[in-house]
Amino acid sequence: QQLLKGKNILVMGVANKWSIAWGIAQKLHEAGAHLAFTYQGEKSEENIQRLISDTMPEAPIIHCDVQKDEDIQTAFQQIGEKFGVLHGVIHSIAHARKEELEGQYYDTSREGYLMAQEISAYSLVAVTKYAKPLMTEGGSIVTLTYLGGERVIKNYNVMGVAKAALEASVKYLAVDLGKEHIRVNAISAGPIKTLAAKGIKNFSNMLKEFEEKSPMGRLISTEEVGNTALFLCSDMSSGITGENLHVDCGYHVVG
Ligand code: 0WD
Repeated sequence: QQLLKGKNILVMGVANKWSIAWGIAQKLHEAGAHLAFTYQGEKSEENIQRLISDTMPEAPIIHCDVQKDEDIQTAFQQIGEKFGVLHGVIHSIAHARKEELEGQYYDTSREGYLMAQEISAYSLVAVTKYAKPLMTEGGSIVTLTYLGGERVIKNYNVMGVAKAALEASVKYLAVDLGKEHIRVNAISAGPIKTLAAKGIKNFSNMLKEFEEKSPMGRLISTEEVGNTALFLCSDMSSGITGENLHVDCGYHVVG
């Protein structure tokens, strides 16, 4: 059953084949969605080109640095020209300085704090603002978060605080857009080895601890996160908004 047949969805944040956004894109594509991608760096653009060449060579790939309002505005203008109506956005973007993902949280610099907030939390707000006029038939906005936004997780520091802001934004946006039939939800994924994760000090220890403690006794896969995003983009989740759905083999109830 093609749950997303006829739906146009924008996927933001594919950096390479390990990206959570790529795991999500594959599931959305299998479910019949038309996809478009945004990227930040040239390397990511090349990677996306290569990744989509077999299965969806026609998918638009658009540059968008979420630190720039003009980029976001132009990207959505292009999406509007290509798609007309937009039904979904996957926001899978975060960034903090590597040196601030270790040590004491109080050592966070003003600049590093603001940068993490801007890229990892404010970007969802800005993206939603420009996506809304295109989402005239209602739809679904999905962002990616992590348990470090709810409680203290060693070394996650400034990114944990950015995720807390992101999760609060999900709730405020859900209220703003509920009457327009646009739902806004977060997926709180367990740790997955990706480019972004490499920036966190002792990430491999985090994976080990997760595997040992999680009720299901294993790590999660990008496919599992992809399936959840598919559910949240489809009408199967029509009554769900403002939610933070944990896809973490149950770790959040014990860890
Ligand atoms: O364990 C993990 N990997 C988890 C990740 C567990 C739970 C949540 N997440 C979240 C991340 O915090 C992030 O929000 O999932 C999201 C996707 O992360 P990912 O798939 O783990 O990482 P990656 O493949 O590196 O994608 C993140 C990308 C960036 O990669 P780089 O390495 O360049 O930071 O976010 C994009 C970029 O492609 N990005 C930007 N995109 C547009 N404008 C910007 C920007 N200014 N900055 C970063």
